[in-house]
Amino acid sequence: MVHEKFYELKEKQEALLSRKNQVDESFYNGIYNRYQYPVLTREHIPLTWQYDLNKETNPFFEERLGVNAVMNSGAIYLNGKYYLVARIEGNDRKSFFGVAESDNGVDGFRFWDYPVVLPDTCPEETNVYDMRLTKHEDGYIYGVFCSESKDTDSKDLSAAVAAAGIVRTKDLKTWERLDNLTTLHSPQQRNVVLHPEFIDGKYAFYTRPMDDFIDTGSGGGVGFGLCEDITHAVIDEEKMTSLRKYHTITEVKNGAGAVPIKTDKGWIHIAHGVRNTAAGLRYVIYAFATALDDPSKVIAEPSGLLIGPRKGERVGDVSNVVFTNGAIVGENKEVYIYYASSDTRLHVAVTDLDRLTDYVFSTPSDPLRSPDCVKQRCELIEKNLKLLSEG
Ligand code: M1P
Repeated sequence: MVHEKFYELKEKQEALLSRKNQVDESFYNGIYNRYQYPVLTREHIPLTWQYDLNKETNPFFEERLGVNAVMNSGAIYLNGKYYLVARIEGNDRKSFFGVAESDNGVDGFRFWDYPVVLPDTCPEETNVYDMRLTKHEDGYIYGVFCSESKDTDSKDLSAAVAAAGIVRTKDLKTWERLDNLTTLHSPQQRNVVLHPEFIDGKYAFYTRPMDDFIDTGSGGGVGFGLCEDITHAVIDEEKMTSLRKYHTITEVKNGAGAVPIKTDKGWIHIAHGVRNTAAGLRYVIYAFATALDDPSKVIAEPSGLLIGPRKGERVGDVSNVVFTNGAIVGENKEVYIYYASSDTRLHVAVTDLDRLTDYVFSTPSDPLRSPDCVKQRCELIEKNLKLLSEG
């Protein structure tokens, strides 16, 4: 017999799932709109994933397999629907993936009946997270994610190794696991993104060379490498694209986020940058563009952050973090940027291709020194005051 509490909770959840999301009118920057409510939270997880509904085996209707957070999500638009492959973190700290779909990209996201079941081909793999979904010109949808294992060579119990796991699918239901990416010159990898087009007839990856699990060490920023065979992907040489720079938002590390978006002027990348503070690491989202004829070559890098944690977004399991690994370009060129806040919940910021392109190519770049920043701002003020005085 089904416990009566299930029906009570289901009704509450139904109200949440069918709640309309509105633009947050209290925020304006002309670049994108924020929305009032997160698009996915732990409250969106089906009750059947968490409770034993049977009154005989669960008389107190206790949560049996709780979910702690829903966050960093890959995103894709297929057959008129918006799909997220969300990172779901159980109370046991292990992450896994679940597909949620919506008709409009800003609300009504509902998880499918079961989480994603990936082929279990890596016995050493302890945790998986942060899948990027690439609709590749070879006809497959690829999912590239972080595959984390214990570092058995270290005496430190917490030491881990991060690698890029690769799966592919045609329907988000059946997944084929390929070999993890091997980068011959980087011991660890996280935040790896597959480029949607062949480059010189090869598969192209944005990488993030790292010496260590948390510290990128000598890794200088977002890398770029080519490989012949996606089923046994090996990258020999990693060129650098968007660099870490002293006293900027990318000083400590950065990483590719959403799959690059193709525009007439270049590939637009939406990535994350990390700096250190007395309160710990601060993660923000930034954008840059690379050349159409060389997607490793940065041709525009607007100054500073595109999205920073604001209001309630600042607080969560890992506070002061916004992070993206998925964006969708809709049929009318709207751009949905899915970003998680503080490793706890998932939001959407909505813009369109013209606005985003204007932001990336018309925002001045970071002059890197306070005197030059003041000069840059004074030039803007002077132009504005002149315009205003002309009436
Ligand atoms: O906790 C913040 C983020 O930390 C990692 O990002 P990075 O590899 O750049 O440090 C990721 O584990 C990400 O999942 C997480 O949101």
